This record gives sequence, structure tokens and C-alpha cells, in this order.
Amino acid sequence: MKKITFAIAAALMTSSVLAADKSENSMDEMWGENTVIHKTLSDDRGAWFKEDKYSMFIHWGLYSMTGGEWKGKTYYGIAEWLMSPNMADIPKEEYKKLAGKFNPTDFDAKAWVKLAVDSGMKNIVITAKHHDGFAMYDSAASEYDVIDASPYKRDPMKELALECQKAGIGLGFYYSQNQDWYEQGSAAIGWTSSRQTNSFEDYFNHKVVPQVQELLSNYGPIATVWFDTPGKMSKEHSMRLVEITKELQPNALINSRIGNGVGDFMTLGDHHISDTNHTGLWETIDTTNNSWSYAWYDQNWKTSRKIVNSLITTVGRGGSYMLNVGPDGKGNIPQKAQQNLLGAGQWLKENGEAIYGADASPWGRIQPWGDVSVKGNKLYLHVSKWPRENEIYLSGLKNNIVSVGLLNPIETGFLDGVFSDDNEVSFEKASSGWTVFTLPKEQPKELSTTIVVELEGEPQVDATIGIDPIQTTYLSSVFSKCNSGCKNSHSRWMEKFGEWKFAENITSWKDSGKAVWQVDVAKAGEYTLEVEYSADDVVDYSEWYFTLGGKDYAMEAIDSGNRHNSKRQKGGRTLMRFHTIPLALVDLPAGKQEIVVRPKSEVTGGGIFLRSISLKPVK
Ligand code: JFZ
Repeated sequence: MKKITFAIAAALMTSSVLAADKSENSMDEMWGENTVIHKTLSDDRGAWFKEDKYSMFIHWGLYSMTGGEWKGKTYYGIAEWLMSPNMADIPKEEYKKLAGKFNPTDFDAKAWVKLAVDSGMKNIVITAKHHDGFAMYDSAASEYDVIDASPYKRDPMKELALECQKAGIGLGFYYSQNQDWYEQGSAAIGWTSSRQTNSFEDYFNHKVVPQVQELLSNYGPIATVWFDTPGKMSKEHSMRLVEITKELQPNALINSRIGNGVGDFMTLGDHHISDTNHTGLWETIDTTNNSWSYAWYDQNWKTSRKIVNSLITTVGRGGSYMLNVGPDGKGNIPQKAQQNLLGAGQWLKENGEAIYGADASPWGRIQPWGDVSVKGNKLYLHVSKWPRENEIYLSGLKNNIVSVGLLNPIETGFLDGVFSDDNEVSFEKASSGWTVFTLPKEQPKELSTTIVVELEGEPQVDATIGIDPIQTTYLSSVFSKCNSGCKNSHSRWMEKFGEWKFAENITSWKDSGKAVWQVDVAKAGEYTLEVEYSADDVVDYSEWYFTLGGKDYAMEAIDSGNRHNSKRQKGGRTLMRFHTIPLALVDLPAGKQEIVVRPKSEVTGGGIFLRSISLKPVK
């Protein structure tokens, strides 16, 4: 009885919080259902997707002209949302005037496609219509398109389609099927949803259906149909789009954001580089900076090294990586984006063998020194953190090794004035199950170095998490196991508007809670234990025990600044603030063992959000 009353009270509280901020609450609802689809396609339509691994995403539309600024004021976050009430709140009659000025004279389809090809990307997916409702192609179904409403009078999608065909890379269209801020009846945020005079059915039949048909009829072969933010769209509506695709582009793949679980491949939440492997066809989507569409102030460019590492990690988890650029209103892709993409492309020219068509790491997680990808009997060890000791440690490999070597041997001769003919990679298998690889003394001048390990048979692995004796081992909370007194969960929150962050964590602690990592320590010794967590003021001063090597290490958690109903979160989410603290110098014995976390005193407010722990060997 008491519990029921509490549940009702909680429900009332939540709804009143949401009601207070109606337009903002609906933003979360828009994302809709987007679960991992563990399905194997009955045909081999997905073969190219498994092979390609790396694609270019392009957000380009009227919002590219405004670049995050409206009437002299900058709105930080995802710039394609500028029109929304969460940003500049621009009436559609006013926003529409942008179309009359859209004249991207610098647009050069050939140059864009060349950039993708030279960057090692195998497909392009571009916004044919985003939430603002403006068709970036010649649409007979609406006058709100680039041909009828802009002075440009050219169809950029047609030009891109031709260039993609010439270059032999795939083309996909992004189409916002559920949200259309220009159209009555569509699902929309705040300001339009309160003034609807039309039904969704009507919007769907008169705009979505004919426009999707146009896109799938007039541009040659289409590789992917990329839908977005399905929200509460019905299964019938999602299925209608599947049928249209089947009829017009039977080979095209549809992403999971079509809604209702009827897509062919899964798109993870924005920018989410997964900690765990997933089966089936899936992708991570990410941006070269922070915003999807061009934002004048956004200079947080990913370096070539960062791009290569994200690609490797995504492939290591079994997925594909789609990386976005936001050309400006004139059609220029920002220089820094180009430069860093090309740098990663150069790496791919030499290391593509270990990426294209490669399978996931049998270890199921990143390694302290990098990551692993697989082809048949070959392991590719991606060494992105070159060890000072020239050794890397690999736990649990059961196979015999036939040969090891660098994928790209260093040219012998004088290198920076030092004579080098050292391309040797050697290995030693210890009885503990660990394999130690000795690398060349000279670090190859690459963004990440690939070691090829040929095995007897397909890889057989004991995937227990190894604790590395020379590099820091990061133990994500996702690899721990909670008893009934805590939960393996995750949080999502926004930094700037629409800039989603994702973190695995252990939360919902009770006094009896206990989370356990099973690990395998390569070498007994001293390690620095670091803890990454977040907490609010209620959890401030709470006490925790970390048990390692048979000893309890106590931690007093401090408020790291988590804030509930922060204005930034738009809809009752908690703004998460994780921080990492060094906790203890611990002694670990060698071999398999448990690491345990539990509350030391009574838990209030669900306890900390524990994201990871790290163990850094002391030399
Ligand atoms: C959507 C769009 O709203 C955004 O403008 C951009 O196009 C991006 C690629 O996709 O935003 C989303 C959609 C889904 C999630 C997060 C942001 N999600 O499921 O986490």
C-alpha cells in the first residue's frame, strides 16, 4: 500500500515537472524507440555494409546559412535545430525567407565525393530533408524545395548522385519522416504541435510518401535510406516506408530510426562509441567537430589520430563508423574537417586491410594499448598507444601463433639519421595464458600501428578482462556484474543543446549492493586505482568500499555537480558531471580474481553513478 502511494506520488511529480516545460519534454519523445536489432538479414543485402565500415554523413540545408547565429545572437549546440523553440524559436514564415537567399555557389559535388574517397569513406549519406522541412532536391510534392524556393535552381542531390556513381561509392538519403517543422500534422516540437490543424496521416500521405518515392526513384541506386527521430510514429507508418523502399530500391538498407524495430541496421545514439560489442549490422554516427550542421563557432575538430582511433574502436566492437561534415551555406566543407579526414584517409591507405571487411574483437572491448580486429585466422592488433617498453600484453589467447609482423614494415635504412632495420615483432606465450609481443624499438610514424598475428585456426579467446602490467587498464562499469542491490545502467544527457553524451554506469544502489569485475592480473605488483563517478549533493559524503587483492579501500564520494532538472537538459534529465579521482595505491596478486565495489554505509539517493575504474601499474 505504502509502495503504491509512493509510486503514484512519484508519477505525479514527474508529470508536473514535465508539464511545466512542455515543449522541452517532447524533445526526448521525438527520439523514439531505437533498440538494437539483433537480426540477421535473410538475404545478403547487408554484405556491403559489413565490408565498407566507414562512411561520410553530411548535414546541409538552409540552417547551414545561419550557422548557429540568428539576429546577432549565437545559439550553441546542434545548429540544424536553430529554428526550434529550444534555440532561436524562429516562426516558419520568417525561417522560410532563408530559402530565397540559398545560393551555394561554391557547391562542388565532385569535390565532396573526392574528399570522401580520398578519406577512405565508402558511402555518403546526406540530408535530403531535415526537421526544418526544406527539400534539398527537386521535389514535385512540395514547393518548399531547392528548385522552387531558392535562386540556386540546381538539384545538389542529383549532382551528388552522379558523382557517387562515377566514383563507385554508395549514396544514402537522410529523410526526417516524423518531424517536419514546416508542415501541419507532422510531429513537431512545442510551438507547432499546439497549433496543429492537420492530421499526421494527411502530412504523411501528402508529403512523406511522395517525397520518399521521389528520392528512391530519381537518383539511381540508393544504398541506405536514413530516417530519423521516429517518436511515436505508428508501426503502420514505418511499414509503409519499408514497403516503398522494397518496391523502389530493393537492395537499399534502412536504419533503425525508421522506428518500431523494422529497420535493417541499428544506428546508435549520437556520437556513441560503444564499450561493448554488438552483433548484427550497426553503426556509430559521429561528427568531425560537435554540431552536425555548420556552426560558425564550432572549432572542436577531431584530429586525424582521434578519427582513426574512433574508427578502429567501432570496427573492433563490430560496427561501422559514419562521420559527419557540415558544409557552410555556400557549399564549403570547413578546411579543418577536410584536413583531418584526409589525414585519416592516408592512414587507411596503408592500414585498410585491417579495417574494411574486418570482424569484431573476440575480447569484446578495447585493450589498454589499442584494439583488435579480425579476418579469418588473422588478428590485427591496433597499437594506438605505443608502449615505452616496446611490449604489449594480450590476455587469454588460446591459439598457437603461426607468425607475427608489422602490417607496414618500416623501410630499412636511415630514419631521421638513425640506422634502422628493425622490423622484428616477436612473441612469447606464458603459462598464465598471456601473450607478450615485443615490438620494434622504433615507433613507426603512424597514427596507429597494425601488427598482424596469424593464428592456427580461428581465434579462441578467454575474454576475462586482463590487467595490463605496463599500461593503464580501463574497466568500464558495463563489464561489471551487479547483484540485486545495484544496477548496470547508463545515462544520457546533453552538454550544449542537442549534444548528447552517453555513459555506462552502475547506479540504483541499495545497502546490499555489490558490483563485481572478474579480472586476470598479468603481473603481481602495485597499481594506482582511479575511480570515475558522478554524484549530486544528496550523495555527497557517502562512503564506498573497493575491494582489490583481498583488501578494502574506502572512498568518501563528493558531489561532482550532477544537477536534476537543469535548464540545459530540456525535459527532466539529469545533467551528469563525471570526474576521476585517484583513490589508492593497491597491491594486486597475479592471476584471476575479483574486484568488488559496495556501499560502506547506508545508501541515500541511489548512491553514486560509477562509470569506470582504472588500474595504472607503478613502475
Ligand atoms: C537527430 C537529429 O535531431 C539531429 O538534428 C541530427 O540530425 C542527428 C543525427 O539525429 O538527433 C538525435 C536522434 C536520436 C538520438 C539523439 C539525437 N538518440 O536516439 O539518441
